[in-house]
Amino acid sequence: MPRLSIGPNNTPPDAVAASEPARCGYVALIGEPNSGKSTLLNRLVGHKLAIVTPKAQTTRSRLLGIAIEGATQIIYVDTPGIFAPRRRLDRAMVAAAWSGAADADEILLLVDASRGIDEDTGRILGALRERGGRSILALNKIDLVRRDRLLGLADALSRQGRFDPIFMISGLQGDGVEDIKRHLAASLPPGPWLFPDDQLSNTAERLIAAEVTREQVFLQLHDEIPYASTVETEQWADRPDGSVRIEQVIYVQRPGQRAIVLGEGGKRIKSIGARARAELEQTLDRRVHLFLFVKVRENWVEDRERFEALGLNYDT
Ligand SMILES: Nc1nc2c(ncn2[C@@H]2O[C@H](COP(=O)(O)OP(=O)(O)OP(=O)(O)O)[C@@H](O)[C@H]2O)c(=O)[nH]1
Ligand SMILES: [Mg+2]
Repeated sequence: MPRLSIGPNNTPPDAVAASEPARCGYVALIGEPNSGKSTLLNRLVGHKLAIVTPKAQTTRSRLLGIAIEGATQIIYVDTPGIFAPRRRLDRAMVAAAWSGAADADEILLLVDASRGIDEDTGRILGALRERGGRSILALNKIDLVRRDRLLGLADALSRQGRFDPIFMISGLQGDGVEDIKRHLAASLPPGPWLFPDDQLSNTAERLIAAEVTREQVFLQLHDEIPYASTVETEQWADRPDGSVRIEQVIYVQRPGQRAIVLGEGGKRIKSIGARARAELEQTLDRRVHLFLFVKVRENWVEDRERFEALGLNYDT
């Protein structure tokens, strides 16, 4: 896969530059938890960068996905779902989402068309009205909804905010996604590209690697465990044969949770490690030796260090 990190080559290719002015801008994908932001980011960029699970509150911090469309560099920002926060971690996640929106040239609000305007989306609509200005709306998951219901929902949403344009898409199946790209390519502000043309993200590989394991924790464990856990990369050693040795810690809050993550005879942790390793080899495009440890840390949700590892602001 193309590199994730920053390099020197940040001008459009000459052929493109000659015919059209370069454009560049940030587009924040916001919406309630589970509305499909990370799925859409991956599709817009054409690579799996963000983790995706059927569970709400999967994404915990912002993630850039950088794409080129003609002479335009589009910097998509995946954000955590916006909901009514309770814990410090929730507050930091929601704050990260809103600050992603505040810093962006365009806000793209995703609404899960199969859920309609529920409490969380209602609150986001209120906050956008207060903020003022226009945003882009994408009614997502249209594969799950009848067309007449979609039109009704689009109408109800446009009465509750200033949306222009409105897209109807399926991030999962791809419908409507090209229309979003085309619109952004033509409408982001003129200006030089901010990243090299082969760069996909600016997120550290250590964090992306931890996310891959966290995705498996979310997919393979249920009830409170995903929300009571976090994953950190502690060691990263490049080996002379081109492979990488990665050590990660899965933090949980109670000994009982540790026992569940390990599973009978270590079966669960083995399965988490096997899936995560396979995904990591794809993402990093090299052989990976992955070592997972499970630590009990009752109050990790109040540890500044844990927040910083996730790229979150502790003081929110
Ligand atoms: N049917 C259908 N499912 C979708 C679509 N887009 C996303 N999903 C599913 O919705 C679930 C949540 O997707 P995510 O992309 O993780 O949603 P998110 O908005 O990033 O969620 P958080 O990170 O928790 O805020 C996953 O099971 C996806 O497969 C879609 O267009 N159609
Ligand atoms: Mg997400």
